[in-house]
Parts: sequence; structure tokens; C-alpha cells
Amino acid sequence: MKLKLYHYWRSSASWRVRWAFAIKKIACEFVSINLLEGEQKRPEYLERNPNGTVPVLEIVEKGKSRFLSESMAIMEWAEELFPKPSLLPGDAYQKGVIRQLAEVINSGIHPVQNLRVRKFYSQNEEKQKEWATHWICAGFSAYEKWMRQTAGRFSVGDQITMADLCLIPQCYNAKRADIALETFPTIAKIYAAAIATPECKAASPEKFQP
Ligand SMILES: N[C@@H](CCC(=O)N[C@@H](CS)C(=O)NCC(=O)O)C(=O)O
Repeated sequence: MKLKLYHYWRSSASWRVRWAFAIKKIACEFVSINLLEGEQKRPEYLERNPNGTVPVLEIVEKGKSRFLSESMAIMEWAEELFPKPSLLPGDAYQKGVIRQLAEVINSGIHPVQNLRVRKFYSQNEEKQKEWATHWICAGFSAYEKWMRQTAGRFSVGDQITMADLCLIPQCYNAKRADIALETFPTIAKIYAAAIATPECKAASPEKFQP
């Protein structure tokens, strides 16, 4: 099996998958899709993902390609095929808690602060920033409260999970929007611990900046 990940260096959804692959030591070729130049809207890219987003995983087996988009789906695929180290450790309840936190970011924050949504909302950069700040802070407040019951060194216990894979890239976006992470002390603590891990660093935007 050969794998190709279509991604963008600054895309937080791409970072989730790069990081999952780094943790699980999954070998993969990275293909850059420049979102600022609109490469995600080209017909050949839309064949792979009609939604025009990154990341997309191409899985080549026996000379045939199959495609998977949506970072959560790609991480779940990786978890099934490469179970160790697990990104969803623990019993059914703990797995539910990890998915709950991941979804606060994945479906609560990320879609509304996305570039195309911000641009549709307003052409004015200040207004875009105000919009993104509002939704990031609303989601982080909930995440912070939930996590007070679950956090150890990371969001759920002492092992990096899918929740952290969603949280940390979102923190990076929050910092770019000038949000002071210290407003959310548990999130800030976990961000500092996670960003220092070698796998997170290896998957970070800086490592893939063209
Ligand atoms: N729910 C999707 C979100 C993917 C997504 O929105 N990706 C952004 C970059 S982080 C994108 O490709 N945006 C393209 C655009 O805004 O035109 C996932 O988790 O993969």
C-alpha cells in the first residue's frame, strides 16, 4: 500500500493527519495544495474531493487509487489499520469523551473560522478576525470546562489522543488571530506540553512551509 496526503502547510485539519501519521509512524508522500492560489478548486483536485478541502488521502493498492477526505475519517482509518499507539485509548466511555472533545473543535469551531466561511461573512479583515475570535473563544471555553475533569498531561489523561490532535492546531490558529491562550489556562498548559513533543513538531506547519 502506498499513501499520498494532499495537504497545505498551514491547514489545521492537515496538521491533525500529519501528526497522527507521525505518531503511528505511517510512511506517506506529502503533496502540497496551495489554498491561497485556489489549487483546491481545480477540476483535477475536485475529482479527489468534491468539497474542495484539504486534507485528502490517496490510498494506492494493486495499482488502484482510492481517496479519503475529512481529517476525522482519515484518523479513524489510520486507527483501524495501525492501532498502536492508539489515538483513542481507554474504554468505550473514554473513547466517547475523546471524540466529544475532538468534535468541539472539529465541528464546533473549525468550520466557522475557516477561510472560506470568514470570506463569505465579510471582505473586511477586521470583521473576519472578530468573527473568528468569537467562535474560537466560545468553543475553547466549553473545551476548557470539560477538560478540567479529564486532563492529565494532555486533554484526556497523560497520552496524546485525537482530542489533542484537533486542539493544538486550533490553538495555533487562535494565536494567529491574536487570542491570548492564557485566558484558557488548562488549554495553554496542554498546548505547551504537546507542542514540545517530537511528533507534533515534525508535523507542524513550520516543517512543511514551502
Ligand atoms: N472537516 C474537514 C475540514 C477541512 C477544511 O476545511 N480544510 C480547510 C483547511 S484547514 C480547507 O481546505 N479550506 C479550503 C478553503 O477554505 O477553500 C476536515 O476535517 O478535513
